[in-house]
This record gives sequence, C-alpha cells and structure tokens, in this order.
Amino acid sequence: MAVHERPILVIGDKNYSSWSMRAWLALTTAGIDFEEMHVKLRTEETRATILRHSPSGTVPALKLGAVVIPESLAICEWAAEQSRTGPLLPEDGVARAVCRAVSAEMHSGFATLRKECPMEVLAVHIGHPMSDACRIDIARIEAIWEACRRDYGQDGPYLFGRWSIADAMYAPVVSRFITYGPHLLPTAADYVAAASHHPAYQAWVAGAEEQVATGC
Ligand SMILES: N[C@@H](CCC(=O)N[C@@H](CS)C(=O)NCC(=O)O)C(=O)O
Repeated sequence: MAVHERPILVIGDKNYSSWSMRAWLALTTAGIDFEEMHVKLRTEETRATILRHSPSGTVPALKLGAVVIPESLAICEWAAEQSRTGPLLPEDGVARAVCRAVSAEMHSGFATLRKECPMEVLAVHIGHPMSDACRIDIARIEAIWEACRRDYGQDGPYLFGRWSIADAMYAPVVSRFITYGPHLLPTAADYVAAASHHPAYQAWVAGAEEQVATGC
C-alpha cells in the first residue's frame, strides 16, 4: 500500500521508553522523514492517551495514514524496507537471517535484565544489585555481540559491521550498560562505546535531556 502522508511515530519519554528508542533510531538512521508525537509516561492520562493512537495500548506506534503499526520490531523492519540511507539489514542472506534472529531474541527476551535494570538514559546507577538471572541475561547478550562482531563485523564497528536494525534493537541495552555499569567482556565494552557514539544514539540522549529540562 502506498503511503502518502508523513509518518507519525508516537513515542514515550526518551529517558525511559526503551521500545520507543528502538523504533525512533531505526526510522532516523533510515533517513525517513517522520513526525514525532510524545506521550508522557507514568501519568494518570498515559493509558488513555496512548490508546487514542495505538490499539495495543503501547508505544511506539507508527501511524501510516489510517494504518497503525504498534510494535517496535515491525517498525524497524518497515524502516529497513523504506531506508533512504542504504540497507539497515545485511545484504548477505545468512547474515540477514542472523540479524533478524538476534533482533527477535531482544524483542522477546532478557526479561530479567529489563525488569531489574530499567532504561533510564540520563541516570547513573553503578553498583545497582543484580540477580544471577540478570547476569545470565547479560552473559547471553555478550555472547550474541561477540559472535556478531566476530562473524559479521568486518565493515564497521556495529553488530553487523554497518549500522543495522540489530543495533537499534540493542541500543537500550547499551544505555542500560552505561547506566548500571556491569563488568563487560572487551568486545561488549568496545561495542557499547561505538554504539553510544552513533549520531542517532546521541540525538536520542540529547532529546531526553531536553524533555527533562523542559518538563515535557
Ligand atoms: N512489544 C511492544 C512493547 C512496547 C511497550 O511495552 N511499550 C511501553 C513503553 S516502553 C508502553 O507502551 N507501556 C504502556 C504504558 O506505559 O502505559 C513493542 O515492541 O513495541
């Protein structure tokens, strides 16, 4: 279906909304011209406001005319299809399947890390207690990053060399690792440094600072 209207991405607070961050990074790095609509989270009106835009009651939600895509991974895939900046998925078929697999694992997994260490882009909580289950999640993420960098990372500093939707999906983990400071293996630490210096990642952090400074 052709989309003639400017897409609108409904997102939560940039300091907290990890799923919003993923979709926003994918659309931004794809060079897609989109409008951003911010819904303040954790207020009495949040749920009703989100529901006015997103039938699932969650953000992010991408509005394409009358159609709403209320899932971060689907928005990342759409961004990859529409990209004006080059591919956001690896060109090699096997690498592309692995990229989708690790992105899907992020989308459905790591519940303990997500619960114990919620994203808070602007905060520093070094020394925050972590359970064994949380450390198992972190070890699995380190293993994924290590394998991606080793097997597909030749053309750049990101998981599949050049920036891909996998980097968008793991960006909130990068942010958590900066906030909570777990000890990381060297490859993971290097990846955190590279990903957090990507201009789009930096732009999201700047947006979080602005939202907090202006109170909206
Ligand atoms: N599976 C969804 C999860 C989205 C999600 O849980 N978003 C949170 C914000 S990060 C949300 O909308 N929570 C509802 C609320 O805060 O009322 C996706 O991948 O987009």
